[in-house]
Amino acid sequence: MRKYTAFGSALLGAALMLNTGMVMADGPGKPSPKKSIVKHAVVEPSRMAWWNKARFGMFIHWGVYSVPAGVYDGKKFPGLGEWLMHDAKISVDTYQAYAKDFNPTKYDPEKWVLMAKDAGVKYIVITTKHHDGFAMFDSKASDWNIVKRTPYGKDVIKMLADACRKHGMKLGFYYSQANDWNNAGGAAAGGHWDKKQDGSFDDYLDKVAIPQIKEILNNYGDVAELWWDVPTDMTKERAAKITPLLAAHPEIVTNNRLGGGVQGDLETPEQYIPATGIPGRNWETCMTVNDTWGFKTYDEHWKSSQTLIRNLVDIASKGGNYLLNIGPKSTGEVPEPIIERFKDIGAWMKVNNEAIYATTASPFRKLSWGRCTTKEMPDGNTTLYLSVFDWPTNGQLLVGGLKNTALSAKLLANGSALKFKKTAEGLSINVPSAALDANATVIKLVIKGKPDVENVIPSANADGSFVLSPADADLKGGVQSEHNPPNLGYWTSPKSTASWQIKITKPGTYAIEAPIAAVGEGNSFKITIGGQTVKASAQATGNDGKYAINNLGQINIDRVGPTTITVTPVAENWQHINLRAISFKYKGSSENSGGFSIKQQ
Ligand code: FHN
Repeated sequence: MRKYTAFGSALLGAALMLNTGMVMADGPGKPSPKKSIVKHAVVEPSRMAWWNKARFGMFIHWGVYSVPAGVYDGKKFPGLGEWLMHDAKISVDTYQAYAKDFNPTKYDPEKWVLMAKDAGVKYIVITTKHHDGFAMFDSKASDWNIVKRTPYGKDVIKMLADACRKHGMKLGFYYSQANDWNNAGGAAAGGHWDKKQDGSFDDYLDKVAIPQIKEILNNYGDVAELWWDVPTDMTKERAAKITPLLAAHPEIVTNNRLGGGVQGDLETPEQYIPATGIPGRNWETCMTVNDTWGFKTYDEHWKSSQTLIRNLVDIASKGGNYLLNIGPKSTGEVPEPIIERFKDIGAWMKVNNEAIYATTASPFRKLSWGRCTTKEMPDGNTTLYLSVFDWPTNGQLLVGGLKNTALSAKLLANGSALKFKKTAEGLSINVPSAALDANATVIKLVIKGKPDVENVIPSANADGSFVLSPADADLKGGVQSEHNPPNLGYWTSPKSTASWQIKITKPGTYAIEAPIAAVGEGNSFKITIGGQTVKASAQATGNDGKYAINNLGQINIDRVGPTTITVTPVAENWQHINLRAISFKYKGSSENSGGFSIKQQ
């Protein structure tokens, strides 16, 4: 229902980049009359205290799969490095032979820990056993483990635990509790492909998984976080065999992937940043630096340091943690592009970590120029950390909708005081002509009392044009805001609607365009603006992931100010569409006057 392709218009592309949660800055936003505070009230067990201050963790996916590193039988497999055995349907014997070449003589766990620490990371989570079932520790429950099967012969988890302890780094364990492609009886998505995998799942749980969970819980010192993954066939009864083991370790933070209805402490959005966080739940976005978790020799699709830094800020501004993955090589080395990026993150964090650690979510729904994190002060006042991604060109940073009295404002990097004044639209801060840091320049703003913020809905750009993006939509009836790429998907019900509030800034004529993927013909919908309606049909593209730019006509808008724009399917023949965005491009002054009018093309 969703899926992917780059879409055509550069204008729309750029505008979407600015408007979506995934890749940075919020859409253009100026005050308009709607009270909007993102709520993140969570009833916290005490084990969450450190976790909620940490904000930044490092994930490590490391195992035998780093030997083939995405290549089997001379063929590069397009999927995830750690899924090679599954994707290439490699037999158990053939896969297990890779262990003989797993000899990480360059493994230096202190180096890993210090790389993380220098980047500002507060905790590490490592794969103790991924879906290939290979235990990276000395396990008595299965000899498919690093000590028994590799020339290296050492317990790398113990070595990492020692290094973490030495450098004051918290350590958590990823454990694939159900999927196991080498220990007989373990689950496999889509079923087994080698007879050696067959067996009783319950026997596997009782004889391999549960004993191994006991080993990782008891043999390596304090465990900060237990990261279950992929709960295939994990019924309530099966999960109930595991939860008592945790009762003896109430200090361990657990995620939501054990299965059997166990919620755990954390939601785990994977490879995306939820547009408005996950109110009422702690959450941790896990994300790769390139496109794979486990090392692949040929994945060079690295995210930029700027994207990673801004993701960290974005996540903190929504009240979550960032668990950023590294996939080390079979030699034990971390790929150079990862080392470079962690250094860049560290350089930014050294100056600005105050805007990340122990902060809570932004009180603003949207800020056109960046993100905000907050800290309540003991004196009842509040510090707002304004991380500016798009530096203002007019020397004024408008904190739209902020009603509090400001007490002080300064650049976090050098402590320079900044002047500010209250305006009808919010607080306006005088800023230097250029940003101090192209990744994000932080302004530390202290306000009196708790944040009192009015509105913050997207507004048209200075030239009048605007883009309605998925992340800004108010949705009803099942349609969902999706990521990778951003789109409104699962729009199967004709009763589902999407609405946007937008502040029109310029009267005139607007051309409407929308990139839409529609499998079949006959998907018609109405766009309602200011009481008037334009009817349009989505061009069939034959594929959920194939988008075509639809020209939906022109409208004349002669009334500036806030308005609501709603898209409603026409029930007849409605199948479903995926909608990337709707762009309203300002064409010039209107021929009409006095209100909205729409011209169909
Ligand atoms: O299948 C795994 C995948 O290999 C990787 O470990 C990620 C990390 O969140 N989790 C699973 C998919 O959800």
